[in-house]
Amino acid sequence: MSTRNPRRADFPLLAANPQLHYLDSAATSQKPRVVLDAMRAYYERDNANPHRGAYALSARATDRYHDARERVAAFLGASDADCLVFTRGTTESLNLVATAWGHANVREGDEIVVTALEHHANFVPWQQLALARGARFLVCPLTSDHRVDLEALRAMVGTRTKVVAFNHVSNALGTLNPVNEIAQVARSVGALVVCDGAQGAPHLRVGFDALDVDFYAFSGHKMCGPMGIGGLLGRRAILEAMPPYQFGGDMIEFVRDEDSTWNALPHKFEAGTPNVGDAVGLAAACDYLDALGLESVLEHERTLVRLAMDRLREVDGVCLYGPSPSERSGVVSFTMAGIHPHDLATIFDQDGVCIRAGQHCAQPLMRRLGVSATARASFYVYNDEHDVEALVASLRRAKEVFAGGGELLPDELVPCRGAR
Ligand code: C6P
Repeated sequence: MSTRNPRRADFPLLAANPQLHYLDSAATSQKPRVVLDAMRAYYERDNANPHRGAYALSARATDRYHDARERVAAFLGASDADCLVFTRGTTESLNLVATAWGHANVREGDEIVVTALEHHANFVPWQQLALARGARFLVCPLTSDHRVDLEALRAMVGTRTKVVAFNHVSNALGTLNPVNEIAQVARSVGALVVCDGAQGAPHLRVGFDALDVDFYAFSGHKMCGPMGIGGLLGRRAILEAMPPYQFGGDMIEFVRDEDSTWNALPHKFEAGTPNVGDAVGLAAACDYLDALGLESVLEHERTLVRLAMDRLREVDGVCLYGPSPSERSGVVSFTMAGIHPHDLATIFDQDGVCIRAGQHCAQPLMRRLGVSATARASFYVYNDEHDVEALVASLRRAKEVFAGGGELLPDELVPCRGAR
């Protein structure tokens, strides 16, 4: 086997733990030294509350925040950086749209469509909006290979459809969704198009200006950036027409006793002291990923996914979920007959293999797959074939540990509905 991936040296946590096989980047990525250094430098040299102070240090913090926004917007292919609202992450971004746009635009009898592939963050806010407004909430089914069923979607939308919300890439299965094709269906009935890019932005060139969506939500911590920052990209006309999401400092223009008016974009949607340090870190993460080249990042993940799927298929009792490697990002979801995914994760942990096991915040999807949970390995820039081999070796060991462990539980007798 080849030597370890040299990218590991860029990530202090991995460099300090040479035996660790980190296969949970879909949950959060590790952070390269350049990101940690950029944040430290900001706090050591430029930290102050931006937009407020009349002194040079505060002006510097304001500049750093502004520059970070420009950098992140450019990375995502958005030429109008004022249409990038910094948030805590994808969850907050989607709640922002569902609350601010949704309550202003969705009425009784309207329809909201999501897909069965959604993370709860792009499911529950729309479900709750529908319940609050008396709208219908519809879930688009999947094809047998776990892609969005476009025929069913076409049949589902109509003149009452106000929103079509879907993810760029499924966190649970890695399925890459055809954003512009789904958007076309939504556009044909004049619906708002909302894309959850939590698993898209870390791996794919987003190209927001050319992407046919109204909103694109993402999280910095899954793309080599720090936790606590992400964003919402939106179309200017829609953002300007939308009421604010939260009220307080920074987002106002004038505050009278009777009412108030709002600041310009993006500040109208950023109430309170902004998260400058993390924005600076996220901008550094964009530099890091650009230097690697997102195209080669995805190619690298695909190579590992292909290898992992081939090697896992050799193990009796494994059931793989999701489409072929060329139609997915760096995620492999699987179950092992007779061993609960949580037990697998515990055994893997003893071997230094970090995976996620559970429902992946996608209970509607798990129900449709007919399983209570899956084990999920997710690959990123620092992984290599040693990680794949460690995963497979650990799975074989788990089989030995659990061999002869008694009868299978009903849940474990469910036939494999994925691909072998
Ligand atoms: N998925 C995973 O292990 P936040 O937590 O706001 O950064 O991201 C929420 C979110 C929304 N949509 C998708 C498609 C996601 O994958 C996530 C986060 C993690 O799969 C944690 S549950």
